[in-house]
Amino acid sequence: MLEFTAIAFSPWSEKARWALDHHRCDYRELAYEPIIGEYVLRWQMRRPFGRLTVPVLRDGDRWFGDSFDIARHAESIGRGAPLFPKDGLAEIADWNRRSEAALAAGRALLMRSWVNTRELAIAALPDRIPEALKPLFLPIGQQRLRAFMTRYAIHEHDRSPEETLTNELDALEQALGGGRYLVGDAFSYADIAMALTLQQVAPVDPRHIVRMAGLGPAGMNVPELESRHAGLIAWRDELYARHRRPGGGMA
Ligand SMILES: N[C@@H](CCC(=O)N[C@@H](CS)C(=O)NCC(=O)O)C(=O)O
Repeated sequence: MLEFTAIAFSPWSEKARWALDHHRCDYRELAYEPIIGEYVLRWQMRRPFGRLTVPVLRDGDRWFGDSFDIARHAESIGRGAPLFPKDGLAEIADWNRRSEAALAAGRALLMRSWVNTRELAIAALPDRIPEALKPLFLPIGQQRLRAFMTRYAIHEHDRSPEETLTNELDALEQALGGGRYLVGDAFSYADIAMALTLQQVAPVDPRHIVRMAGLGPAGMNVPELESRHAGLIAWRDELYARHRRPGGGMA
């Protein structure tokens, strides 16, 4: 059976999971454990060096380390309507690049706000510090949080993350022009990739994607962008309602 290593609340993981479910692939999802999980994967993949990101799919002795490649593999082995129609391939790859840029920008924006989230900084402190004393160590917690974020590569942007995200969302709004789908007149991976960029603006119903532990809904929400892109959020919600049943599968 396919093995899908993923982070439950991560939009990158959901891009791949949606494609796997759409194509009714039979897979087992393994929760990625930070640090330890990376060592295990590197060992199994025989890949000691280089950047390793999650999600990862294993199909026998073949490994796929990017959500786009996982989705394409799902299409090659699964059933159901194509997500990558031949004549739309270049356009879909282009939307996926936009999705990557928007997701990285959204992550940078959220992480910036997380450093200032007291509960997260306190949660980042070593367990041996007694609860009652933890508030005194807040700056250390914040420092640890910052180090964690650097690890999760807040990439250099040639623009500010706000600008990148707004730009990509404006492009999405324009391309949709009030319509339902991005490429041709059918549901494709372009819709999945771009719908997930809204997860970091306003998260979808938690029946579809669980929320990150320790963060309320406000932790994944950029209020200014949410009100600016209310139409896109409605589009995303309709896409979920139409093409994704809770727990997977396609309506
Ligand atoms: N292009 C990759 C990006 C996935 C990604 O950025 N995953 C994050 C977790 S949400 C990660 O594994 N980061 C580890 C790192 O950057 O070292 C994909 O679409 O699968």
